[in-house]
Amino acid sequence: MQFLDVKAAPLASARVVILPVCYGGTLSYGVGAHRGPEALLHASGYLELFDETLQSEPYAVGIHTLPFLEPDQSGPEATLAKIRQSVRPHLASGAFVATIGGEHSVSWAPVVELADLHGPESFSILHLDAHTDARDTFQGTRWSHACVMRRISELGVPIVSVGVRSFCREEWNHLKGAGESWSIFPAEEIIRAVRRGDDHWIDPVISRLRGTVYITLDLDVLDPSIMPATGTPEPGGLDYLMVLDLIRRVAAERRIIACDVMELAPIPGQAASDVLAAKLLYKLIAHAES
Ligand SMILES: [Mn+2]
Repeated sequence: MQFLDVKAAPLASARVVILPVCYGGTLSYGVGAHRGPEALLHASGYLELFDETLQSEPYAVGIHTLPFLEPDQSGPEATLAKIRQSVRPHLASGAFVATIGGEHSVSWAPVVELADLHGPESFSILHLDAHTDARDTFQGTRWSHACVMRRISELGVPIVSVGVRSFCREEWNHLKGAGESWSIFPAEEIIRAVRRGDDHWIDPVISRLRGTVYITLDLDVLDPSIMPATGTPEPGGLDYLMVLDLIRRVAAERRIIACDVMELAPIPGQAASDVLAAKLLYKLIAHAES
């Protein structure tokens, strides 16, 4: 399977490399994130190739979809090692790598590779998520989806979390003292700002980001009314245009080097979430590469 219904670019000449990771091993509540990549790729076949706001065909930069990466049965650490090995050469060659999941713990692999390549303080993470994923351990493992941003933060990469609306006390206490290394922009503040016509909510988000940015998009940042197909839905989420506005501004004012779209847990017979996930990935690629 591949992203979009178009002739795929050969790997050697592709600007964009998509890695689908069929992994849902540590998920606590929702099931089915391992089927997310297949659903996203399938839905992408129905997208228009033309982008009316950019007035271009963004796929023309050259998009290559790698084969599905299956988890290593011996556990999360072996699976993450396998993903690192898979993304390393493409990140090293400067391709825009988009990893699709799968559960959020997968994000650690491309980020640690970028940190090795360029240095952890050379870029920021823009983290869109209902949750902070800042637990030290969860259900006996440090490699749970609920710990992924804590692990990334330990690499020394600064994090800017947007759309958050659910914490445990451990996360709250940890983040209170994080300062500049981990900024939080709660969903409620963003939504109230947009409702009163204040479109300056993006300014402080941008100002916290370094010149180079990795975007990790947990689809549960979106409101469950438009994105029910996630493992851990939370009420009070962002809408499509809020996320799109943010992506556009970041692409215009920073350099986006890679991204991921995580936590699609498809609901059989309900295509809207899959299409939304595919469309957001196409918009991310389009704006990052425009
Ligand atoms: Mn989440």
